Amino acid sequence: MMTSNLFTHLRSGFPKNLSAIAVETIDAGATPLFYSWQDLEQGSAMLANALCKLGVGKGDRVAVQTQKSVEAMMLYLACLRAGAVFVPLNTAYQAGEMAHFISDSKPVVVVCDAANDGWLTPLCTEHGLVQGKTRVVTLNANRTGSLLNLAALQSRTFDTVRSKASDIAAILYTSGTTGRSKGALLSHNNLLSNAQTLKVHWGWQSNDVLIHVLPVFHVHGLFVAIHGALLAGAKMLWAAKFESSQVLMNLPRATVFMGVPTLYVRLLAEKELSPSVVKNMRIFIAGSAPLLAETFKEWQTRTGHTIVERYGMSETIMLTSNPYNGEPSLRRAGTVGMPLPGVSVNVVDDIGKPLPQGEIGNIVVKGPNVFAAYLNLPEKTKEEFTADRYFKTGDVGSYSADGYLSIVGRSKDLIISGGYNVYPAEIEGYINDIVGVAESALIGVPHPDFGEVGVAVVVPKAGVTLDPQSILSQLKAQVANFKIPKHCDIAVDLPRNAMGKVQKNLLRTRFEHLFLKK
Ligand code: MLC
Ligand code: AMP
Repeated sequence: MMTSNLFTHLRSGFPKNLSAIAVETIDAGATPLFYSWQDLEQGSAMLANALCKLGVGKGDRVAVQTQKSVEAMMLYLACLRAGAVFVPLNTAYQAGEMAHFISDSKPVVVVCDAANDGWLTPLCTEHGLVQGKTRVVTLNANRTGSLLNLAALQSRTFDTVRSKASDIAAILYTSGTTGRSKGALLSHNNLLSNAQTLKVHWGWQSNDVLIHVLPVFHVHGLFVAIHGALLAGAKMLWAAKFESSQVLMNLPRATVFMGVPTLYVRLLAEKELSPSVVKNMRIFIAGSAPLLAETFKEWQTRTGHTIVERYGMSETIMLTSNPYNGEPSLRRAGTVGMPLPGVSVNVVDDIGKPLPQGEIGNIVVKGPNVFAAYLNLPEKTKEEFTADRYFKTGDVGSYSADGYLSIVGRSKDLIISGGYNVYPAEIEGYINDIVGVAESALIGVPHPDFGEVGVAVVVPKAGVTLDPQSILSQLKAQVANFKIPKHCDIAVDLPRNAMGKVQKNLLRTRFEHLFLKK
């Protein structure tokens, strides 16, 4: 029987000529680096051998908190090849956040930047671990580190392990209403089926050139972008960080671009953006957060291209997309298109009854791409699925008469800021622990760059005077920088309804113009 190992399938997309360039780095001010397809094949083999030397076996977890680099991508491929479970972690996470991921996922190997080794090693010893087994190794953005030193001594070949479709390939941490991140278990087949569907749906070809500027610790940059290019045998122009000027400089030789809406907003602010810069482009794809209709339209006016907006989640990878084939006019602003082939996306009422087109309800989904469970959380997993195994996305939407899905809100209390998720319950927990704080509420308000940002409303205990700046600095010491509220307001109380529930909608109205031009 054919293996379901995702790497074997991605490998089958590599071109015959393995000496062709697969990845070229495009970082501002740095000499470009070129990686052939053979480099990806051999580098991932050496890293897979190194992981085995470190004691990683099939099904073992490898937690990775490193800066974006081509080697970090090869490490992902190495995990697939070794049958290990890749656990990518945002580089912004701080010690308290990391302690949860480490103690929950129990990795056999933790890969980090040398700059963080000093605090991560004791943290792993404290929270870890697979007794006597967990090893912390380093991989730095400048292609140094103990993992690469070890890999350099290894064979350039590795027999990719055979995997079953249901074997877990990755754990993606994503949060929930409790504020504690939950690890979504994604199988080889979840990832493979979605990658194969998107390859056809978005028309990936071997002569495509993808500009890859997204981080590689979330679904968008890690799976949607990388799998698309590898499966098609298409070249990637690879930037460690998004910078408008670098993207503009490279757009003339690219055909595919993927970004969260903030990236489109920032590119539109560049006067050099014009039809001639994008003349070789085939497709612009946006997602992870709502793309404003005005951004969609301005992009059309400035470039002549119509963005393909799609919708997905960590637990499901991609669910829907606007059409790529056919007239660009079929792509509709303010919608996320139709369900991808093989994926069932329903809008239902609160008791799970499907609603007719035009009515707003909860979005529930089913398909080969949908994860099976959250790590260590059988009860939570059960709650998040309907009796007929549809996953409750927590998004609220409606279908148009001709089948386009629009997302109109979320039943989950979540702020999406520049494509990153911020869970109010988590941040409120930290604020409430600050001396002198009685209670707090974090709300999302519109922001011209990040789409939405957090604003904290904090109520002091009787007789206490709180300093907003001090609250923000105390938070900065504890949580990832993108979660820090962009404004902190000290209030006498929080508005509550008759049931005593905080009326966040009233707070949102109070602050909705804070960052918008009057
Ligand atoms: C950075 N900051 C943010 C932020 N990113 N604040 C809120 N939201 C964000 N997304 C903070 C920084 O810490 C800094 O604060 C200040 O804002 C300005 O930073 P910057 O230099 O302007 O930010 P930059 O480094 O340029 O990053 C912005 C960005 C980045 C948009 C490029 O956020 C990004 O790459 N976003 C993409 C996230 C992504 O890939 N999401 C996909 C999830 S998958 P200070 O105080 O430190 O100066 C998913 C499923 C799906 O959702 O459907 O795809
Ligand atoms: P994450 O948990 O990081 O995977 O974020 C997934 C969430 O991002 C979804 O549940 C949606 O709320 C949101 N999302 C993704 N794509 C879109 C989109 N195109 N429009 C609106 N929201 C989106």
